Amino acid sequence: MTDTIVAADVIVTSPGRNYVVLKITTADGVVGWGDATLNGRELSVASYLRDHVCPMLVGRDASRIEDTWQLLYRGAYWRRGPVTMAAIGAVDVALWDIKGKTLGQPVYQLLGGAVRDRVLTYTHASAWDTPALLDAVDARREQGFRAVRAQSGVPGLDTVYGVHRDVAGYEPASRGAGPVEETWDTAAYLRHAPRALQAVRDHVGPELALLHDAHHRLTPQQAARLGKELEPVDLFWLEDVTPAENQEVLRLVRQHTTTPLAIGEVFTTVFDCHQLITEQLIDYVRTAVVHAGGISHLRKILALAEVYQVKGAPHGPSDVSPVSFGASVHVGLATYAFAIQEYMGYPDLVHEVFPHSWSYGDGYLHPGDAPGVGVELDEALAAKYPYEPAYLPVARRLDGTLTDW
Ligand code: EZ4
Ligand code: CO
Repeated sequence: MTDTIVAADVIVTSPGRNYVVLKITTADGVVGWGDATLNGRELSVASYLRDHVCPMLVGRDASRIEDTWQLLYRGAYWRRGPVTMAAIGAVDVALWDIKGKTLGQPVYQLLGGAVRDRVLTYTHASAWDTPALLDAVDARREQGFRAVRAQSGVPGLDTVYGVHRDVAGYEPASRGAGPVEETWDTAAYLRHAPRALQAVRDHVGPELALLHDAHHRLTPQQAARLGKELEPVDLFWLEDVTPAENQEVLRLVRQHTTTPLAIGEVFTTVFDCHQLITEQLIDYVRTAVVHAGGISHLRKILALAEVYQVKGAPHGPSDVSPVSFGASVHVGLATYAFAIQEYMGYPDLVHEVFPHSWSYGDGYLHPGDAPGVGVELDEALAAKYPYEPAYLPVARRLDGTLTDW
């Protein structure tokens, strides 16, 4: 089974937000789609692909997925990093898509078949004050969600990342030149978050899985304290308590709390999380198909995780396109060490631009049985929405120092 790649093209489209799409075409006319979206840095991945990777792909055998991965990873000499790994991830997913279409099988069958009937998912409920947060959680329960990430505002602050005072919905990146600056005060957050989350738990009762994202803002000591204080809330997980470049600090957090920990949406390879996994410093690894080198590399991370009873829980915000979201659901259906998939939903227009076989229902996802990944791009519709500059916000402490957010 060989099929020569005859074209590799990059499409940047912005149906409400920017997505970078890779289209690989074979001599047999099979088209594979990949996602290379890197929020706020989209054009750098588009250039990495267009200027350096696409010319290398033309003439190669599309069936050699692993060899192509090794070529792009080892062949570049320079290692890791989100731009490189998102580009490799896009190629990898597009080649899995082609292989599935060529064999007439959905990708999850090529990964060994389903290990579960459906993939548990969680979504977001965000609101500024606690009564509005309770309403937002209720609205998510009415949509069938069995797991909800709750984020609220902080009294005394004007802004909190991803939580809007009056706008419904969640879109942290803002259009225009340069990032919006927000203000952050960890002390105020630590006073408020346990109360807000306890109010949610009291409101929903014991069964609903509750999650919370601290978004890399805390010191190890603060993280340990928050984890301990949140134990009565019985969180499914507390996410990104510290900036995890320094993996050792999680030991301190672990020593003090049984609150489950999730980390890894910014990690791009197994080398970024092997210590967290092998020392069991986390419970869930959040590496995403798109940012961690595609289906092939995510599966390797999850194979290591399985040995240490750590589970995959891939990042799935609105900035992950429906292409790699679908790929992630295939991995979820076919991978034992997989717990839950984040799903924020997409506006109607995004569903139109990316027709897909994956579906949501009753708190679960399924990748569908279309051959390949099962997500296409409506190129004519996509062309109507050209790239628009957009940036994630940044945050400063009360004294003006830039801080993690
Ligand atoms: O900050 O998608 O768990 N989800 C998150 C997201 C990420 C954005 C970054 O692009 O933390 O809000
Ligand atoms: Co997160």
